Amino acid sequence: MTVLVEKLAGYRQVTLNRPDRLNALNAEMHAALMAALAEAEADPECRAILVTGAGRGFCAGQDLGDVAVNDDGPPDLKTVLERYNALVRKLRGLEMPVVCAVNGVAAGAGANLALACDIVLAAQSASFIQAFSRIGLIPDCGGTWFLPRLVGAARARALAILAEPLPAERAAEWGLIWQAVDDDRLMDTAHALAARLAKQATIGIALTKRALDAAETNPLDAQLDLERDLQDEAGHTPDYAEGVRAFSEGRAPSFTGKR
Ligand code: LHQ
Repeated sequence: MTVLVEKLAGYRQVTLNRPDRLNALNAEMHAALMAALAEAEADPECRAILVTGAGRGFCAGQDLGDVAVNDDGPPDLKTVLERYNALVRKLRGLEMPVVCAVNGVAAGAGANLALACDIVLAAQSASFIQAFSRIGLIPDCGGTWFLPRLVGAARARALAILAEPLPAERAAEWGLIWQAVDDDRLMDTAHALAARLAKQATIGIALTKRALDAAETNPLDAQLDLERDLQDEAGHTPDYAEGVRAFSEGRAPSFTGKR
């Protein structure tokens, strides 16, 4: 099994599972990951996803054994890229929050797969490498979009061109990720976060994600209109009513995540 799925209380853990290849992505793993995300999305009890990697790495990006140049000439990278594009679109289109626990090196598309998630934690010993330039490629899997937005133009350029490892602590300082965590605390921290998200107001989170994504291209005027509309939608959820009721009664809210 190239991807392992564990159903937990309110969320699912999805583990990339080719540890001997540092969880490099091949066609089989792409399909398994897409299926795992689609199944989580279709499960009404699933309100968050936790993505991580098995073994000492998170993901070394594309399995280079699958795209080797051979006697038939260069491989068809467009077909491979379509798989990455579908994966990033799937991840970013998920309504539920996605936590990524980067347990070790995240290189190439593996780094950008992590950046496509909503909240990224990384073990102190982990690092992020935009490895593409080392083999004559450009950052894909959304890298050229995520990097400048997360760390600014100057750092994005140097990361992409130099392909030097960015340690987890600095990645957090730069705003590339949410938090660097002690190695032995990573999975406990990630599980606590996913479990907490699974009890939050899921529809409100989905609408928040939609608003933040739209803000990447909207002028303020359009964004204000969008906030008005999405807030109206959030305000019609049972979770909003419960949130206000719980506040006025001085108790913790009990959110269902349902419309
Ligand atoms: C791997 C890989 C790997 C296969 C480690 N593939 N075996 C590209 C092409 C086309 C279209 C689509 O888009 C893309 C997107 C991309 O992702 S391009 C970037 C691809 N990734 C890389 O270039 C990273 C390659 N890996 C590395 O540079 C190193 O392995 C890193 C820095 C990640 C980790 O280094 P180490 O900790 O020293 O581990 P290692 O190199 O010894 O790797 C362990 C094993 O994993 C090793 O196999 P072996 O049989 O010798 O134990 C590697 O060959 C294998 N492996 N990455 N991407």
